[in-house]
Amino acid sequence: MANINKTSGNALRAQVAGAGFAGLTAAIALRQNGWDVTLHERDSELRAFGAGIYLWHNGLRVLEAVGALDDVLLGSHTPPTYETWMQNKSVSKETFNGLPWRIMTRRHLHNALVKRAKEVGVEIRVNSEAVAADADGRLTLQTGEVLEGDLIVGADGVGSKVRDSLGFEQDRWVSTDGIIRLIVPRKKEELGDGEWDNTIDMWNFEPRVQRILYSPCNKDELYLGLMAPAADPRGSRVPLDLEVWVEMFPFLEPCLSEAAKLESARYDKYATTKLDSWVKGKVALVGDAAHAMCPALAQGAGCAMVNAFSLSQDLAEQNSVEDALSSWENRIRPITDRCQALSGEYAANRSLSRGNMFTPAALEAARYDPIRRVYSWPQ
Ligand code: FAD
Ligand code: 5PR
Repeated sequence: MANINKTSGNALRAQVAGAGFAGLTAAIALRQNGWDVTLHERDSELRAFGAGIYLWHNGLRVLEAVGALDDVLLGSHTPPTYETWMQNKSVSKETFNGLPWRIMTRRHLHNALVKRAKEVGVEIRVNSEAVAADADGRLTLQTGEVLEGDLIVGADGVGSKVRDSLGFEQDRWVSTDGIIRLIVPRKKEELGDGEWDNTIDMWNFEPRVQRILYSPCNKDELYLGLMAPAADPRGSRVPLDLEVWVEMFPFLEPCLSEAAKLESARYDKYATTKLDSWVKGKVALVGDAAHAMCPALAQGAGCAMVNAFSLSQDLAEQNSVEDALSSWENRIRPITDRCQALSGEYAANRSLSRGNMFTPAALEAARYDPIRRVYSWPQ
C-alpha cells in the first residue's frame, strides 16, 4: 500500500492545536512516522489541568507505541482491586481478569508526554492560540498568522475553536452531578487499618447523595473525586465544606482536612459533545474537541490517545490525507461512540454504585489494543 509519508519528496507538515493528552499523542505519533510537526499551546506554559487520571490497557498501549510508557509506569500505581462501597460497606472488588490499568497524577502523564515530544523533535510553541482552521489545510492563530499544513489536528479540548470555526453539527449537554477533583497527601498511616492501596468508589445516598472516588496515584499522592449534585450547595462548595464531607466520610478526615486547604479547588459538571463528523478535508478533531464524555468509565483521555495514535496509522497507509482521515474515522470512531454512550448512561443512572459494573461492554474501549488493532484480555 502506498505510504504518503514516504512517497512525497519532503516531509509532510502537521499543525496540531492543543497540547493536552490528545494533541501531545498525535504530535509524537506523527513525528515518529516522519512528519514535521508544530504543536500549538494557547497557555504560556505546558501543564496539565486537573488532578488524577486512570489509564487502562488501551491508553497504556498507546504510551508504549509513543515511547512514554516506562516514564509513566515509574511513579504511578495499579491498585490491588477496584472496590465499590455503598453506605460505607464493600459491595464489590473488581480485578478485570488481569486487564492492565493504572492511576497517576495528570501532571505525571503530561510531563512524560512533553518529554517524549521534545525528544522526538516536535516543535512546540506556547502562547500560540489557534482561532480557526480551513479544510484545505490552514490554521489561523490569534495573532493573525496563517500557517499551512498537509494536516491540521484540532486537539484544543471541549471548547475547540478549530472545531467551531468549521461549523461541525454538534449536540452538547452537561450533567446534573459534578465533581471536585483534588490531589492530597496519602496519609496512609493516619488512615489506620484498611485496604488503602485499593481504588475505593465510596457511594452514599443517605442522608444526602455524596460520593468519594478514592484513588491512590503513588506512595505520596492521592486523587480524590468528591461528587455531589450541582443542586446541593454544600456538597458542591469550593473550597471544600469540610464539615459536610467529614460527617459522611469520617475515616477520611486526615485526607479531607488537607483537601479543604486547597483554595484553587473547582467544582466541574461533566460536558458531553457529539459531532456529526470528526473530519473535514485535511482537518481532524481528536480528544475532547471531538468527543467529550462523562468520566464514569474513565476513558475520555484513553479514547483520545487511541484515536490520536490511530490517526497516524491511517495516514501512513493511505494515498491522500483526506482518504486517511475518512478511513480513520470509520474504523476507530465506533469504539469511542459506544464508550461515550455507556459512560453517559452510567453517569445519569449512577450505575457504578451497584458494584461489579465493569462488564465486558463497559471494558470494550479498555480492551482495545491500538497497536495490533484487536481486542485483548477477554473478559
Ligand atoms: P484537554 O485536556 O482539554 O487539552 C486541550 C489543550 O489545548 C489544553 O492544553 C488547552 O490549554 C489547549 N487549548 C485550548 N484551546 C486552544 C486553542 N484555541 N489553541 C491552542 N491550544 C488550545 N479520562 C480518562 O481517560 N481517565 C480518567 O480517569 C478520566 N477522568 C476524568 C474525570 C473527570 C471529572 C472529567 C471531567 C474527565 C475525565 N477524563 C478522564 C477525561 C479526560 O480528562 C479528557 O478526555 C482529556 O483530558 C481530553 O484531552 P484533550 O487533550 O482532548 O483536551
Ligand atoms: N471514574 C473516574 C473518575 O475520575 C470519575 C468517575 C469515574 C476515574 C469522576 O472523577 O463516575 O464520575 C465518575
